[in-house]
Amino acid sequence: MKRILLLALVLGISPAISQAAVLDATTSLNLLANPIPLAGGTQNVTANGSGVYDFADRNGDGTTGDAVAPGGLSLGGFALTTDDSTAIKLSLNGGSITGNSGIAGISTYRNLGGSAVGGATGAVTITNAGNLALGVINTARRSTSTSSPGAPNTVGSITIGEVASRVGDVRVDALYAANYNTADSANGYTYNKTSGGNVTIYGSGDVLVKDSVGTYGNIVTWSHGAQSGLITVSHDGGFAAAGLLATAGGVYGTTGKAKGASFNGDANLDGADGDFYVAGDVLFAQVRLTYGDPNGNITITGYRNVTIGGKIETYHASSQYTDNNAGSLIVTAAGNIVLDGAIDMHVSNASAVAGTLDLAAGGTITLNDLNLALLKQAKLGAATSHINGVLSGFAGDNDPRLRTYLGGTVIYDPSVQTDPLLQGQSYSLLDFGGNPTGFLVPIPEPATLALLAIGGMGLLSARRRRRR
Ligand SMILES: [Ca+2]
Ligand SMILES: [Ca+2]
Repeated sequence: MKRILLLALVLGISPAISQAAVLDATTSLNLLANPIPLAGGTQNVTANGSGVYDFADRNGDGTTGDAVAPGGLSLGGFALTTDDSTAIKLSLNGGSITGNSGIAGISTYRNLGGSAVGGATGAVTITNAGNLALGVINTARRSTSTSSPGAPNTVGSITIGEVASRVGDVRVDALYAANYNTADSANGYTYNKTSGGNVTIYGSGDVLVKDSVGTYGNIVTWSHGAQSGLITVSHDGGFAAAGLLATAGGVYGTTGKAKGASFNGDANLDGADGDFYVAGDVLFAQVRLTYGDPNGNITITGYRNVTIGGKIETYHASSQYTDNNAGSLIVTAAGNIVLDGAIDMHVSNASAVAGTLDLAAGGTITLNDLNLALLKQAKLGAATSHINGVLSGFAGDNDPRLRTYLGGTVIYDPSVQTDPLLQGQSYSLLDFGGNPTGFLVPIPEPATLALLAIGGMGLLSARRRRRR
């Protein structure tokens, strides 16, 4: 029996999924005033007075308990769409929702072209649901207009689960709640003032932004016209994605800021169960040279190991106001932290505050390049930290911008440094309390390592000889 179940799992056959209601449609289904037709045509789900397709109230009359057996929905290759700013709200009576990878399974996306008239996109909300295994969820809005659009012009948010009713495991190809416009290039210029939508996930298992064959996808909430959307992920398990793209703009008459993000992998407070892995970039900068509010922070907590493979940007390019602060990256990990790309948290206004790299690891911290001129402070909270790349801007003993845990050691590689201060010298570092208990030291040179190894072997064989 166990073997049969294992075989079923290996083959990707899930008994639970096969029981979900099946969408009975031949094309993508525009939900504007239409019911969701289920297989057989006799169990259509009609939106209730609040616009929710409630699988416990399929006729939408406000009384729950209608017979849709069971809850949940299998989309297959079909898509649920609206394109006039109508929201899509699914309440799945505890069932799972599945759909093919490679398509926008749920979409309120609108391409408004060059029209200066406003146009919002609808939100997507999935509640009372089990697991999600879907293609793309897309609420983005695209416009080539450089005029300030009339209201409403908002981008719908994506909400999956609630604090009081979490979904199970989440696997989606990608999540797009962006405002795309002609200012998509970093220093383009536009009067388009639309902000990105928020992405919010409350789950009880893994949150994996990747398709069914394992290719990672992005979460995109950027807006180069105004503010990016806030990303909030709270669950118990691992998180993985290709990148987190949430840059912001801001033009005359509006304020741009990157709202930041919050990731919590231990929502049930019983300890970290999974790793946090972003293969590519984490972009939360305010890229405009004009107006802006302070950027938000990125907080990552409740995971075992935290790895970010690409660059990290939280800088603030606007010099207009003294509070045009950059965002900080705050990470606590039970295991190791690895940040493998360049880190830029600078500010353009001399009185604004640059971002802090605030890391705390039970294991080790490993960075690639670290330029102290591009941040307020790098707090490397581990017994041992490694800077494998170039350390720039280091001012010598007790540079207030490079800190360690009490008595911590930061190891750098002299062979890749151009700074004459970093050709093998050791320095004292301040700890988080401001006392000089930490150390910056070079990696032992290969010759020294070899000598140590030979010495070690000598000791070992001496010991062995003694035992005999
Ligand atoms: Ca009913
Ligand atoms: Ca947990």
